[in-house]
Amino acid sequence: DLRRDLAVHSIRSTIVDVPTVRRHKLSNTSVTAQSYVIVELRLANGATGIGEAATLGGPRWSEESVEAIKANIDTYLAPALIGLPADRFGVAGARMDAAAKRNNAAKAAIETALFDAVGKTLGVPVALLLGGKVRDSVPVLWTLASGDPVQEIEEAECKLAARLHDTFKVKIGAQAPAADLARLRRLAAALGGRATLIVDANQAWDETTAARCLPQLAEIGIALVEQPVPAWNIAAMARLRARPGTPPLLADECVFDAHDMLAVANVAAADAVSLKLVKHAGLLGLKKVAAVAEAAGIALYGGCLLESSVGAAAHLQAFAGFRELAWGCEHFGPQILVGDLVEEPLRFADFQVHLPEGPGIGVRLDHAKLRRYARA
Ligand code: MUC
Ligand code: MG
Repeated sequence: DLRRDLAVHSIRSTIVDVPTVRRHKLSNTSVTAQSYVIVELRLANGATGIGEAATLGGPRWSEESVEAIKANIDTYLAPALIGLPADRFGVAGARMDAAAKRNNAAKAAIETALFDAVGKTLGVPVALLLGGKVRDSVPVLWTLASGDPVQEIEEAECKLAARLHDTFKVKIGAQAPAADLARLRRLAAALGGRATLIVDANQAWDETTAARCLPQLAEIGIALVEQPVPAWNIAAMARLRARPGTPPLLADECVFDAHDMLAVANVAAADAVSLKLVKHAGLLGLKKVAAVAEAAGIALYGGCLLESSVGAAAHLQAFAGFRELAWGCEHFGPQILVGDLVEEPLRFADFQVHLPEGPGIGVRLDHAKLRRYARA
């Protein structure tokens, strides 16, 4: 009986670097390859589970780099779980928290692999283990981040024509606000009426700059503004949100755990929160943050860190279970890589990304691809 021995037998971590189809520019970093740590977890029954820890530009989007993630998994987190029955998700979380502070991306990759291995053993999708699905697909946006409006309009037109994406997130903050506003006016003039535009400043502005720019973003028709000010300054987010003319605000880097979410809710600093495994330390942590948001009337947005189909599939298993996912998701990651890491990549069609069928997270690692992109 395959089910009999769910004990964790071994955990292996591999750093991969997958080139992107074009340069991706954020306020504080710029990448031409995405670096992940892929976790492969084997149970005593022979079943395997996989998980992914995503990063963006080294330890710059958050404090975790792939090198640190791998070292902390191999040295501290994996040894804490060997022998534990893989279906004790809560115990695994407690053991990992005792073994290492924070390291949320590393913990999320391992927890994902536990869920995947248990789902694959039992023949059920992770969405079922998390409470059952409400939907089979999620609206998915595309991110424009080359910084060149001519290229960005062309890229958006291709996505619209292919019926892949009709909502676009524009990364701002790498240049002066006036230049970003001019760029956004060009994008809105070209795409207005046919596409929804949102922006992500990745903490680039101070409160004064944000107060000046936010009403202009509303006037351009920007539907949602992500993390305009530094993560620590939720008081500024709350003051900005209370000003007339401010568009809806999306909390990203200011919400890692449920305590952060509660603090944002207590001062009414956001209209929506971006949910990401790398921030919330796993699927259970993500659901916990979502529950606090829901209790405060803060809407859910399915966030990403440009994951491959491994990480994206894991997120979809959680997103599939939310009653309301008002802002859809942004798991375009698999489409910005020159190659994916799984046997059958996620399906994008009709402006949605589709929940993969099959047990566990619904995708299987392609070992040849893993070797191709593995760091020597
Ligand atoms: C972020 O801050 O939201 C997600 C999409 C993208 O382009 O950057 C990431 C991280
Ligand atoms: Mg963001």
